[in-house]
Amino acid sequence: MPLDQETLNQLLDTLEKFVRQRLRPLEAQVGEEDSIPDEVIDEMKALGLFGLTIPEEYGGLGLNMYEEAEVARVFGHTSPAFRSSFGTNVGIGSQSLVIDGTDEQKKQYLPKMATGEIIGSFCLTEPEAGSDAAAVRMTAAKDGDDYLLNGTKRYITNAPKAQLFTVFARTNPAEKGSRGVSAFLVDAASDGISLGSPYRKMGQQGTYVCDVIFEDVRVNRKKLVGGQENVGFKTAMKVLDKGRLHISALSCGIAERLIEDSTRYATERKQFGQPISDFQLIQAMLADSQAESYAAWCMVKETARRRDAGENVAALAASCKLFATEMVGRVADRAVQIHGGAGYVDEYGIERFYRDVRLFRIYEGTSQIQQTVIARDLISRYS
Ligand code: COS
Repeated sequence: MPLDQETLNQLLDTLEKFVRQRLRPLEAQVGEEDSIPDEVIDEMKALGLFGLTIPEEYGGLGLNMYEEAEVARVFGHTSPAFRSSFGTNVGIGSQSLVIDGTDEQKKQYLPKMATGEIIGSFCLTEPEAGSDAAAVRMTAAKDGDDYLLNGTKRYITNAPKAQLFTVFARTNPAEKGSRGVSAFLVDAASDGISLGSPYRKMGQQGTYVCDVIFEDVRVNRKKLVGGQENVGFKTAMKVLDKGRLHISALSCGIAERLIEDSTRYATERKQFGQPISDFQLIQAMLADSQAESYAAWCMVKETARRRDAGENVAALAASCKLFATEMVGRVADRAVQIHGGAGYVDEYGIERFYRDVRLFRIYEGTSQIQQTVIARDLISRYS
């Protein structure tokens, strides 16, 4: 059931205030310390953020895609690290279960994910399976009522904090492509799991990414998502369609923040005896950013509504991700340019956003993968 407009507005209002008053003052600290204070995480749990998209019957808020996009946009108004702390529970860490899990699996995990007691993480990428996600090499060999998982997962967001991994592994070694892959729910404390050191990253300080190594990890067949073998790749793709829309909405929020900061700065900063906002070359940069950001947000809202109406939006979600993440890259670049030297040094936090947004064109499918998805859709329709 979608929220009525008034309830949605109240929720967005509360979150906007939380972002503005509580999170924004912490941005520089989180960037420097590479960590979000525990009490802030607790406040986010109390606000229900970890359960935004988990159905109400399992203790979440049960937001639909349109509502989720609105919330993601609001969280774009601050450093993306804050959103990432609950982002996997809202997106890739919970949605395999929500979309394709059995009732028993949902009952076991979703209520604790909704409160943030369990952090979920999505283990798809491998050293040899990045954009080519169907090339998963990790094996899940049957052993009585169990499977034994062996392999390495790479660049796994929130893995150092996770209690539950959704792991994609090959159950049919004879099948090299997408059809031999299955999804498993794996307790992070299982014997045989070890974590690599957290990666040092270009941006997004306060978020954690590491490798996860599985050595003879025993998983009962009841932990096979949906109880079905060899359909895990499709589960992953459905999860990513949704995740791509979420990242697009987040990109729109960050663009809005950067446009606001750049406009304020341009009206305050004086050169040649006048505010630089009087100069048409500065105005052009602001106007281009605003027009592109608005276009991206219109795309996201439209696609989210169509997904909520039951349409297959895979190619539309790819269009949103391609456009919105490239857009926020351009907006961040112009924000640095408008701020000049003050944008390049860390005084205004602009360089931090510039580094942070670079990830959006890469994870949950690179821009080139989005182009591939869009072009394949066109070719399948018109050939
Ligand atoms: N929803 C449901 N099913 C989907 C789907 C979607 N969005 N996309 C593909 N499928 C299905 C296909 O219909 C096909 O089914 P059949 O086997 O029944 O024909 C199957 O999945 C395989 O699809 P396809 O042949 O298109 O797979 P490819 O190996 O060619 O790869 C791409 C598809 C490149 C699009 C995929 O590998 C991809 O998205 N890569 C990027 C991965 C990524 O985003 N990684 C980020 C890491 S997670 S942060």
